[in-house]
Amino acid sequence: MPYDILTLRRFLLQEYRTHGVEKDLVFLLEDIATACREISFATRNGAFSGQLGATDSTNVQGETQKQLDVFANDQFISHIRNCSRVVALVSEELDEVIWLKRTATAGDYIVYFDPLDGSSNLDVNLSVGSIFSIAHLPGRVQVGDDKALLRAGTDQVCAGYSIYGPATSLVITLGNGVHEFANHLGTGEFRVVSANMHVPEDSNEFAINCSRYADWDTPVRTYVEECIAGTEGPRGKRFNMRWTGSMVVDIHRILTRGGVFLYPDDRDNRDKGGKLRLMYEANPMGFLIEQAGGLASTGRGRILEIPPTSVHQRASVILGSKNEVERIEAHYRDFDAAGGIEAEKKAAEAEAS
Ligand code: AHM
Ligand code: MG
Repeated sequence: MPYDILTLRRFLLQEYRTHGVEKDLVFLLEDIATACREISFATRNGAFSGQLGATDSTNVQGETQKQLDVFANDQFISHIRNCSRVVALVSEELDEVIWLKRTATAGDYIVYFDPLDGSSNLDVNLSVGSIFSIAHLPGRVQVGDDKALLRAGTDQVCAGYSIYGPATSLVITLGNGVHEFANHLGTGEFRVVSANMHVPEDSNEFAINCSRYADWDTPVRTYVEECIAGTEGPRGKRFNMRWTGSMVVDIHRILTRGGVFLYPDDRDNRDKGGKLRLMYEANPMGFLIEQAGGLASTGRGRILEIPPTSVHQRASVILGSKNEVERIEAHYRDFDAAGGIEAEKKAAEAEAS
């Protein structure tokens, strides 16, 4: 029986004392943790409460909403609005931004969240999660001016996710490392189980939806082909592949034992800018991965430095072990130096004629 129990509350108070984390941010994180506990309970009881299955509505992404997507979104909003310094909320499930205050002041919090990521996994009883990101409003702005919410990933003051798996965990960064808190059944407390998580620099595990192979750009194909060539290929070792369909789960695995996660833009999704959303998927996960010693790239640059142009915009996402991400970036550089997509198109046209 361990005697040293570090609860989320005690951890946050330590952060307040040692790193000057604001008290309101401590309260806000406790409210988010409560929302996550509610969502965890609801996902476990979905079959009994009649909450499994779809609604007849679609979200801004054009995806059918599950009942639990809607429930999770409501939980985030109800709990977060307890914090009087939160000025605005951006949710994957809502077309419009929710402005909570009458006057928007510098230093107010903006919270971006995906209330239930990977929700297509719910009906088959696979793990899902919630993702969130918090930034400061930089100055006094007019309430309703959504442009003021377009903060780059480098402006995040906190990011995290909750994973609803065999155990429910909360993983957060406040810019001083990444820490995992497991939810203790009985007391309901979140307690530290992994302090200062670290993504190993090297790995032999990759995560990508291989059914999109035909749409990938050459750099991604080259990387995956090198991996699956095994001991006979240029990497000289066997690789393992994992893809859960829940970004939270794939990123949690990478934070735990390393690896690389790819959802790049490709021929099929390029018009939309990729698949995953910048403000509440790519940025928070990028912040966490960087804080744990990994890299977060689009293939051509740092995710956290993407200048946002819309609250629901998408991004190309490559996250994980440093040496693997750098290798993929090198493939992109070689590809671009040879003329990139345009050069490939021309070569294909010339061959066909
Ligand atoms: P969601 O936010 O609508 O749940 O979509 C995001 C999910 C990620 O969790 C996951 O990595 C990806 O979409 C799965 O995509 P695919 O269906 O192409 O495998
Ligand atoms: Mg989602």
